[in-house]
Amino acid sequence: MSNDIFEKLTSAIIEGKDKEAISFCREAVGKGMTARAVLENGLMPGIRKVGELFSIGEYFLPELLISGMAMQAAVAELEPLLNAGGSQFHTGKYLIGTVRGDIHDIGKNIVSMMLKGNGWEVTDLGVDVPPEKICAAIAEGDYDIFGMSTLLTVTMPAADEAINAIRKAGLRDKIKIMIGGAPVTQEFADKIGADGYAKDAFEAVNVAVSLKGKTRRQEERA
Ligand code: B1M
Repeated sequence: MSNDIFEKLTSAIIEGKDKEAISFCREAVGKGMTARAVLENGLMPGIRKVGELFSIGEYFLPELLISGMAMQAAVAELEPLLNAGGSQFHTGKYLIGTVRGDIHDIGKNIVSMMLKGNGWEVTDLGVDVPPEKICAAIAEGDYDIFGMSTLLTVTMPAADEAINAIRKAGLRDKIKIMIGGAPVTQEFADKIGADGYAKDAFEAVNVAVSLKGKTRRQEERA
């Protein structure tokens, strides 16, 4: 039974049918499925398939866009579940954005929702964020962590540039830096000098908490 609804969700995303995606999300949640299960078993396989169809030339930009919109609509439907409970406590302050040159934001937005659901106060710089804007935000705000998202291999160097700009501005010791996004790996994160990497939004929450813990411990030692 649960496989049925997941398959319907996957197809709705592949076909870019936002209303169906929303209604199947409601149905799945109504049947007691968690937002995580709906995301991982219904929505993600759909959007991955869209990426594959685009890669082999069966889908073009319009299909990518329409499926992306159906994915966004479905994620918005899950938002109250993904960020439920966040207002009860304050974990820390998180700055997030997609790197310069990249306009993908669905994954970043899910990470934001999950962080909010776990008590983080999140400031979202949006997409295609230049290093200067990141540095200005870090200098002005009292953030614990800055998280970058990148979905394109060609924009991975922009993450490196952002970290270098943060260093150059003398702000590196002020903040922990995390990175994620489909082409990112732990090796890449280490190479550019990020403090943490997460493969998905659920892991991002755990990594953020562990980095915040380190910040606190360092403060206590100082
Ligand atoms: Co684009 N696109 N796209 N696209 N797109 C990809 C990424 C691609 C892999 C498709 C493909 O070819 N198979 C490919 C990149 C290839 C590469 O670089 N290796 C690609 C391309 C080429 C492009 C364009 C260049 C196409 C063109 O114009 N010819 C163009 C780029 C524009 C630009 O950015 N300058 C483009 C445009 C678009 C749309 C605008 C149409 C749309 C985005 C809509 C939007 O974001 N609002 C779109 C979409 C939808 C996709 C795919 C199909 C889906 C992306 C997505 O939302 N996934 C994608 C194929 C794919 O990813 N398989 C593709 C779902 C999302 C929940 O997953 O973002 O991975 P993801 O996030 C995950 C984790 O990665 C992680 O947690 C999230 C949730 O678990 N995570 C983090 C993400 N950020 C994190 C940050 C963290 C921690 C974890 O810490 C801070």
